[in-house]
Amino acid sequence: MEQPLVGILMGSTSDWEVMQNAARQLKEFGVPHEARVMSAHRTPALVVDYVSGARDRGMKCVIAGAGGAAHLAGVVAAHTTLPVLGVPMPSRHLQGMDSLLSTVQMPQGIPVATFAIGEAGAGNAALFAVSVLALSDTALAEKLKAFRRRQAERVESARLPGPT
Ligand code: RP5
Repeated sequence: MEQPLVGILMGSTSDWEVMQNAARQLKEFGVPHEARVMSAHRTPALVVDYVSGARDRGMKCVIAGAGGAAHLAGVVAAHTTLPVLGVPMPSRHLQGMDSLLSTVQMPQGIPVATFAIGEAGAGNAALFAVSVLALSDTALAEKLKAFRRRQAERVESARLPGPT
């Protein structure tokens, strides 16, 4: 098993449906990663234990997704100087606005780069992690360029059906 460069953390197994988009995207780029469930509220000691050793284990950044009173990304950021990418989960009662605000509104000094609520956020957090890694990996930078090119080509070649 290759040493994971990115840790994908989530507060509950119920977050996996969304967070797997991050894992899928990293896999597509061949970035070694690992996905783990741990909660800022339910397993705080596990979070501290995992994150405080992350840099020494060779990790380059951590993606953290949580919902509701979503403290996971903030707590992760409190225990590491690695870049922390927060993904707000959609939630039942407030449609993810609670997750978004509790992830994005960090006090100055402990940053969390916060992404969109849900699947797009998880996918973009992974793409952002790829850009961070690509700063010192030219092969990965080329893959990222090719990904953007393919994406643009799909839009350019799109044809709309006639009006109904
Ligand atoms: C948060 O509470 C998790 O990140 C999840 O989004 C939310 C609900 O968790 P479950 O009750 O489904 O385990 O900690």
